Amino acid sequence: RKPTLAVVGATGAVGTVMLSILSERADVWGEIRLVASKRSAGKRLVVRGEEVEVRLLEPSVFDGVDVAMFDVPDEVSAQWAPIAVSRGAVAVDNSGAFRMDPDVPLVVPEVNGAAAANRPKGIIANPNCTTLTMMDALGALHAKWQLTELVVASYQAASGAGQPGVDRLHDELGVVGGRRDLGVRAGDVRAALAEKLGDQASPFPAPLALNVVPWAGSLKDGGWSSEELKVRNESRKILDIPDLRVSATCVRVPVVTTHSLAVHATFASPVTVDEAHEALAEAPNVVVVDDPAKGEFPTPADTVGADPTFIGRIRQALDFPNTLDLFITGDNLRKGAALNTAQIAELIAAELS
Ligand code: 2RA
Repeated sequence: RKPTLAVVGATGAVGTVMLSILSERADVWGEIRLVASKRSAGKRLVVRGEEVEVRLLEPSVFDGVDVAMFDVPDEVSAQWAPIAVSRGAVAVDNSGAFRMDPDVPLVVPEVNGAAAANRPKGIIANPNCTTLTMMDALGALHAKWQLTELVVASYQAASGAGQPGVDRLHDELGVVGGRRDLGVRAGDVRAALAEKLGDQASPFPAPLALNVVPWAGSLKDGGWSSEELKVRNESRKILDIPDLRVSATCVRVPVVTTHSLAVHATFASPVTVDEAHEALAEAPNVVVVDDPAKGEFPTPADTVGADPTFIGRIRQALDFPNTLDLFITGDNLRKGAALNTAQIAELIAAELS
């Protein structure tokens, strides 16, 4: 029998991409059960070309399920992933609830896929999209030259904040589009948005249209954002470098989908640009686009909808030994979320068959 899969959070931004990914990939699943909260239960969604009714999230929905994927807020995962496990499923969770739990592996299949087999709680965590976007490339470089330090600046898309983030960006673009009088005086964009959108809530703490916002996530000690600490802690865990020195600044940019990262990576041994090109060309799920003389480098608008992560602008740092600077883009809803979750679930399906 082919294993049964449950997709919890099937109607969200990541869940919607998940359904199309499940429809495109080699079909390892028997039944695919779609699950959501009361608000969305009863809707009919298409997966693998067939309409499936969304079932209510309740304990019995996990009976007979082999793998349960969760794309829901932290507190929902924290409550329901253990219930899925108690009903016999392996839970693959894309929230932050379990990522740093020492008894929960944090898995990127191309980098540390073997870690998925050791899951004392029956739960496997999927990394945050910002960390995930650079893991395939850094994993390949680390395997050869041993990463010791990482300085990262992110350029994160609106869809990282879910469908409300996408809706807000479009609403703001609707206000500023064609307005040549905006972006010329401090506060003019903010005032125009307030006038047209009123007190309509935004998931962003400042205008995103015609702007960049140096904030993603919640406030943590020392002025760090949760997103920046995730980059540090999750990179250490996935690459298995507990003392990796990491510093990150996370910034939201007016892009719908696809996160970008400027990465300054230092290694234990010397590495040339040619050697890095060669290692990245061989790495799974990585595409090198790096010919600035021809104007070729990765951009989010050219990346969105694709499965691999794209690497360009690879340079040897002029004033830092053993250090490369590079630019990475990856679709935050695909490899950054749904695709990696699907790949982990497929590892479990392969164990079961
Ligand atoms: C964001 N990384 O971009 C988050 C989503 N998990 O906001």
